[in-house]
Order: sequence, then structure tokens, then C-alpha cells
Amino acid sequence: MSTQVSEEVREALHEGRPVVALESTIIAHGLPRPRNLTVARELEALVRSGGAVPATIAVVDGVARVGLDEGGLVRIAEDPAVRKLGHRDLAPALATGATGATTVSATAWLADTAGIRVFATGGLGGVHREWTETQDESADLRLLSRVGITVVCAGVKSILDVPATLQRLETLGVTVVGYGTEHFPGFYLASSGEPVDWTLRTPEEVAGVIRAKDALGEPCAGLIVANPVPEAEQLDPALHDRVLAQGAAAAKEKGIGGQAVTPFLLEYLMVHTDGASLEANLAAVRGNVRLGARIASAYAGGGT
Ligand code: PSU
Ligand code: MN
Repeated sequence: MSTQVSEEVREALHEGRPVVALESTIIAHGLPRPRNLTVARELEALVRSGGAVPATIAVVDGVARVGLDEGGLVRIAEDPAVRKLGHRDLAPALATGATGATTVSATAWLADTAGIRVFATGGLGGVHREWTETQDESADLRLLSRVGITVVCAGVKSILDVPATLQRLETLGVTVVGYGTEHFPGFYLASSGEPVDWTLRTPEEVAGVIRAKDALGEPCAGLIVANPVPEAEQLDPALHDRVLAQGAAAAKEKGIGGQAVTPFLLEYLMVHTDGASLEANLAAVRGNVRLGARIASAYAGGGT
């Protein structure tokens, strides 16, 4: 079997202790070097201080690793040849000995296979604004309709078509709840302006929903816990809208397509907001990772 679960993660799962999966695409392709490595370590530390075991997931030399060690983290953060692997890329990556960072779709799949119930990230992929021309919809959405994992995120990246993405999630049967909010978060922004149907306010309430999903049985699908970045740490909405429009135009002009679109726009925003988007992004991810640890702990703690 070419999936390797680290000893620490395996033991924690075996003993029913809380584990939080973390993705690696944000490290390899979503954040600038060398800060990405610092962030990768910081996120793991945040999970630990929340009383859970972190499991950063990536493919290293053709082996899917659930729970990267320090060497693996350094490799993913520093090696410029690290690929971006969605769920569909896992098999060729394993078969050819490739090294790649896993997106939400690949991470959720590997985490679920390993028995991990909670996954924390920044923002999900979704339906791109140019969908009618490009049909670009992240594989994250469909994958989350197939695995019963709980994903804590700050909504979907605001570079996307948020209403269309929410519509797709409804069609796909993915449960969406706002955490402490009646609005779907806007990734860099505390709110996307779109309403959510359900609002939960404590990790225990989220754990209760996970248990209710368990009790309902098949068909299993994901639970999205949409946790907004604190308003004080969000990107200025006017700046966000202006720079994003410029970035989208630049991507079109340069003919950027496929997997390259998301990293291009994230970087464009970072450069053209003088790093403010990066700070908002990090604040969102940190909040999600902290909440992920609390949810995993509440779920592992049992209850009815
Ligand atoms: N959120 C971030 N930075 C990222 C991503 C999300 O803050 O780099 C990544 C996630 O791994 C997500 C992927 O799964 O972008 C979506 O890419 P695409 O749109 O190509 O499916
Ligand atoms: Mn895409």
C-alpha cells in the first residue's frame, strides 16, 4: 500500500484521540517562501496546542503520507518541483514516484481513507467566475460529496463565483453551516454577503452534527464548517474588489488556465495589496486550524 500514516497519527486514531488533517497545497503553492515553512510548522503547533494531533498530508517520492515529518514539511515547502495534486492526480503521482502537494480534494480523500474526521484549511476551491467560458469548477466540490469528512474553512476563495459555488454544494448534497455567523464567509473577507441556512456556535454543536451524520449513515458527504476571518483581520473590502478585478483581467490576458489559475490569483492579490491579502489569508487559516482542533476534540470526547 502506498499510503503511509505516521506512527503518531496512527496511534492517536487507534486510541480515539483527536486528529486534524492539514493540506499541503497552501504551503507549496498558496504562500510565498520562506514564510510557507514557518506557517506549516505554526499550523501544526496550533493543532497541538488545541489538544489534537496534526496530520499534514502530501505525496513524497510516490508515497502518500498522512502526517509529514519535519523532512517532509521542508521538502514540500522548499522544493520548487513539487506538483499540485488534486484527487485525480494521486494515482499517477504514486505510480511514477512523483512529489506533490495535495489540494483539498486529494487531502480530504487521503484523510478520510486514514480514518481522520476533521480537516482544516484556508478556503475551498469552487466555481470560477468565468465558468460559462471555461467550465472551471474545482474538483474539491465533487470530492466533498463523496467523503464524510468535516472541513473547517473560511468559505471558498473570494476569487470564485460564491453564489454558484453554494448552489453546486447544494446540488451535490454537501452540508454547509456557518460558524458563529448567518453569512457564508468570503475567505479574505468576513462575509461573502451570501446567507447560510444553518448557524452553529460551539465546537460541541458541530460535533453533534458530525455524530448525527454518522447516525444517518449512507450516503456520506462532507460537512463544511464555514468560519469567518475576524472582521478586524479581514482585507479591506474595497481594496479586495478592486485588486481582484485587476487580477482576473491579468489572468485572462496572460491566458492562465487550469490548475494555474488559483495560485496566480492568490499571488496577484498578495503582491497588489502589499501583502495585506496574505495576512488576512493567514488569519483565516489560523482561526480554522484552531477551531478544527476544538471540533476534533469535542467529537473525540464522545457525548450524545
Ligand atoms: N486556499 C488557500 N490557498 C490555496 C488553496 C486554498 O488559501 O492554495 C488551494 C487548496 O488546496 C484548494 C486548491 O484545494 O487551492 C483549489 O485549486 P483549484 O481551484 O485548482 O481546484
Ligand atoms: Mn480549476
